[in-house]
Amino acid sequence: MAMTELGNERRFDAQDGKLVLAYILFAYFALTLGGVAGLLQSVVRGGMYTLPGGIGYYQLLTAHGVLMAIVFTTYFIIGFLYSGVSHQMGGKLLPTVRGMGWCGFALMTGGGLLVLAMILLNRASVLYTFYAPMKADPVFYIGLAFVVIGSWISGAGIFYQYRYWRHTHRGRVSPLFGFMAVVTMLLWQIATIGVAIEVVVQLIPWSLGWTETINVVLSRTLFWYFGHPLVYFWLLPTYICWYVIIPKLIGGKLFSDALARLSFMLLLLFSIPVGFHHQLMEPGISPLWKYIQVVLTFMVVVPSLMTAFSLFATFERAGRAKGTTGLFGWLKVLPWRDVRFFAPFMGMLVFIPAGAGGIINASNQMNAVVHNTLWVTGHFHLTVATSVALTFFGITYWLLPVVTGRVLTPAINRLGIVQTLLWCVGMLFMSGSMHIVGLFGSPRRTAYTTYQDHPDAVMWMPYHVAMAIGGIILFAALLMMIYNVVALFRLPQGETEYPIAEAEESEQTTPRFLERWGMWIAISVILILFAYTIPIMDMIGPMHPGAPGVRTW
Ligand code: HAS
Repeated sequence: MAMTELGNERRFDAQDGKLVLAYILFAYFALTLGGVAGLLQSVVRGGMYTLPGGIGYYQLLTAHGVLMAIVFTTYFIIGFLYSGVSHQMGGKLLPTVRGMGWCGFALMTGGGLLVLAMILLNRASVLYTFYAPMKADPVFYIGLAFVVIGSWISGAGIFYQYRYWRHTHRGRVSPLFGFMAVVTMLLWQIATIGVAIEVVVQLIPWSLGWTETINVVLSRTLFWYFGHPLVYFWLLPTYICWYVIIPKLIGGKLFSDALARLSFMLLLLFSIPVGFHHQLMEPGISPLWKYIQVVLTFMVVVPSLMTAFSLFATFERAGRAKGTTGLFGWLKVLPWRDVRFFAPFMGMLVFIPAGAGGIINASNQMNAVVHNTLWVTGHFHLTVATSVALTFFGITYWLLPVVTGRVLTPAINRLGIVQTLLWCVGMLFMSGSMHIVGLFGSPRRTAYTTYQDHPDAVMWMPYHVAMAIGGIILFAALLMMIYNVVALFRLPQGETEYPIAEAEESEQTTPRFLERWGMWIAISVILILFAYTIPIMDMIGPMHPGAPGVRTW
């Protein structure tokens, strides 16, 4: 038999384990390099350190953004999804699927290394959004294209396994993890079409000199068509952990399978046709279409509110089942000393102000105050670098033991709790001061300067120092996490359970329409066409002649 049955438990397939490990370890490799760049940036911006000649601030910022926002997240997510799909949909991956997983890994890594080489050679200091008309070396864009193609192949592997499961389990509702993995990769595949068109049709020919100019507003629009769902591509696996894993870890049950699936479908529908909320201050897009996309942005908040509701219900019902009373009695029985719960929980807690910040960003008038200031940097360090990152750390503490056949020790668990707290303290300093100084007008993406001692800029300086202190604390926490990851390979041998929650027994059956993929994809396409067709047609008219490339570094 492919899997060894251990009572209710199943040993993780060794071949699949290698694939999962490859993705997860590469993610932590990127996190380490990205962390070094982050540390240097924060001390430079705080005026505490001057970079040695030959290293540019914007070069570091590009490396930091690409390694953290693209490489760490994407590799971790694919590794995590493959692990759950293997465990939940058949007990092992089909050989074709495993092959696709490896092929995706190889293409992504090859492309990623090309991208990294160009950044290190200072031929692509264009930041992680690679906004035209800044022009990087063609190899940078070609590397990006390989990363996207690789991720498509990895995503297709997940669809393949899901299809196989449905074929062999006719009439059954799919496991929640598998369903959510498919939605996550579907979101990714649809979203990356935008950036693929930007890279292949616009950036590569332009960087090779085949075209002289580039349509800037179109390229940015195609980027944000991808860039916004990208943030939900980070969030959905986080939600998988919150919906599917956390209830099991607290000794409770999933509140509602149907609610969880519906929230994922709403995230798929509403996270794509909303890219203009990143371009609210940009000329060249009609206010009407910005307004329409802002309305859709507020729709995408709804599934997050549904998630918050479901989590509170899960916690409270688990507490009540253990006999707690009172409005907040359930809080006392949560497993505070278990890092697998504690780290994601801190992520949830932080997501409350982080989400509120997002709603501020999305409001047109308030966006005029915060756009391109450090407030936005503060926002995404709470969302992706805390809520998402801490959840990924929490997953690591059980996923690595599951795939390597080991058990977590109290010592590493304790270190994990300290690491989580340290991360939160560092982020409080860094992101807190970014939010405040952003409201005072301090711009994002700027190297150290006092603007010739302008009084406003001088007033920002103490906050920049606080940001640097936060950055140093965060780097210490990052080193601790890397130490913990290495230590997870030295744990004693044993079996760790892959924690998957069951739904409440009283729950109604999950409606079948939630798995009518054709219908959901059609609605998604209609929404995208509605939100983008007219604005894009406007952008490709004669009013947008195009710009030559510039090298600003
Ligand atoms: Fe954002 C910019 C709007 C969510 C990431 N965002 C960014 C950028 C990034 C990013 C990386 O509208 C910068 C991009 C760049 O480089 O320019 N964002 C939103 C909105 C949401 C939102 C409306 N963002 C995220 C998430 C991200 C992320 C998630 C990463 C993972 N964002 C914007 C806008 C901009 C923007 C504008 C452009 C700004 C500009 O001008 O440039 C919403 O989805 C947020 C909804 C979230 C909630 C919170 C629900 C709370 C939950 C936790 C429950 C907790 C429990 C525990 C149960 C409504 C689910 C509690 C327990 C207790 C005991 C209390």
